[in-house]
Amino acid sequence: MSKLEEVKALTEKGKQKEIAAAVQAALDEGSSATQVLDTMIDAMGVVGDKFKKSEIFVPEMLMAAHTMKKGVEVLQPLLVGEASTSLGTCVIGTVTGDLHDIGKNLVSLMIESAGFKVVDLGVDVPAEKFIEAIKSNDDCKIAALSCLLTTTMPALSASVKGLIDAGLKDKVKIIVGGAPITADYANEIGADGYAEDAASAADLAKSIIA
Ligand code: B1M
Repeated sequence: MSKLEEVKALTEKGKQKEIAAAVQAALDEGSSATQVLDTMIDAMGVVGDKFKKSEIFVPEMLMAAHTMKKGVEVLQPLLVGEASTSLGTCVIGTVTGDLHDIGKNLVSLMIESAGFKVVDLGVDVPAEKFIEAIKSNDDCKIAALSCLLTTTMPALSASVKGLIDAGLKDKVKIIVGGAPITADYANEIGADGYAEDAASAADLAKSIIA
């Protein structure tokens, strides 16, 4: 088994203690940080499919998530590079009712490495908290909202509406993303932009304020 295959297997099985060494071994073997990251993202896809088929349950899904987080910690310095904070602030969070944060954390990492200061509000974030954070950061340019559940898409829509109703549309660009979100949906709910993955979210954040 190659080191990358080992990373995939350990992530799927939720082997938190072994993942850091395996990630390092894959890097030492010549894999790039992005390749290792994509491997772990694939593994989470497998985990999600197994959950859908009731082959595994929430605890196993959680163990896989913890394992991925530990793996990402090893990759973080390689993914971020030299961060500067000259482009302004980005407030980011996962919307109300939604506890998924791995994708949001990756988006946060990439936006930070693109040159923004990131204020991460965490998960289950109500619109009011986004509004408060945007208002208290004078140089806030981007509000980035993550949503992973079809059941929390209405919360995403309500949050975007909340920001618009609070008169913040002139101050910040609202970008959204997450597995169930599409560009059409983002447009429909009044967001300024949609990105499919973390790297595209960073590109979008830079281009949308230019
Ligand atoms: Co949950 N979960 N989960 N889960 N979980 C999914 C999302 C699911 C697809 C699994 C499945 O059934 N196949 C399903 C949603 C189905 C649906 O909505 N149609 C699901 C479900 C049902 C649930 C619960 C309801 C299960 C239950 O309790 N019965 C429950 C809900 C809890 C809640 O939030 N209220 C639940 C709970 C959990 C755990 C807590 C156990 C755990 C999360 C732990 C954590 O995040 N700290 C978990 C996990 C791990 C998953 C899966 C397996 C993996 C998610 C993940 O981290 N993927 C997931 C299945 C899957 O994704 N295939 C699943 C890796 C990550 C890198 O990808 O988050 O998609 P992702 O992020 C991507 C892009 O989406 C994008 O960039 C990232 C990568 O580049 N992106 C953005 C994300 N945010 C963005 C923002 C942007 C732009 C791009 O701009 C601002």
